[in-house]
Amino acid sequence: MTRDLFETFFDAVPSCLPIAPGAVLLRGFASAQSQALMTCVDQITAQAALRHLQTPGGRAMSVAMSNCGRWGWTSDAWGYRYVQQDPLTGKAWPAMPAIWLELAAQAAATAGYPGFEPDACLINQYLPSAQMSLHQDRDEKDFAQPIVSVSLGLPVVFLFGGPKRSDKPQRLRLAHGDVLVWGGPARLAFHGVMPLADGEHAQLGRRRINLTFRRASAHPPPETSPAAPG
Ligand code: MD3
Ligand code: FE
Repeated sequence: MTRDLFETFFDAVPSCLPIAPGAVLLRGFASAQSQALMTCVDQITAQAALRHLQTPGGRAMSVAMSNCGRWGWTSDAWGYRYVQQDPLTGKAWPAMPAIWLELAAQAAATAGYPGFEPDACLINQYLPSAQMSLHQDRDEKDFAQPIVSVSLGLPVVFLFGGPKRSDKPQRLRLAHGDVLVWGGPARLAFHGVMPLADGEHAQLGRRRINLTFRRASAHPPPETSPAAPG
């Protein structure tokens, strides 16, 4: 009984938990903004539809994806990469909403990574049974920049391992509003997501949305070469 009360109280207080060297979990950091965040998800995915990308091996991913920002992550028979145009439409990805940029920068700063300026946000939609197998995020140009991830909707069991695929992963439950920041020694950690259990979320229904903010291009950007003399 006392424990229930304690947990009710504790769950309501935003907390900053170190979960591995360089990695910080900010429980509920995005909860208060979840309606505004989802309004933006709807606007972005109306322009750049959620789609099941093909792996380079030719299998459809169970997670449906889209992007906003200058760069968007994509995958096809030729590999994984960032592109400036949505391959479905040929148009630039929708702009990154200002409230998303602010949230990502504030979360990164809270975790000890000031000055985060993401230029890519991958939107992942999980329906029941969708999953993501263990992988590293290494298609970005500067591993000194952290990654910020925001979880919305149904809870999921997240797996995080070490720098080697064979490192035994730890399990972490991620719920609506939780924000994770991965930098320093955690930046290249293997990670994945267990199959989503069915359920009903009051705001999002039968799904989970994850926003992953990255700096895809070099940071600071390379100097433009000076004009040749003469
Ligand atoms: C640890 N997404 O899109 S977010 C991905 O829940 C991805 O949709 C998962 O992994 C999801 O690439 C996990 C948490 C996360 C994101 C990036 C990381 C953890 C990370 C990068 C390095 C280490
Ligand atoms: Fe990842």
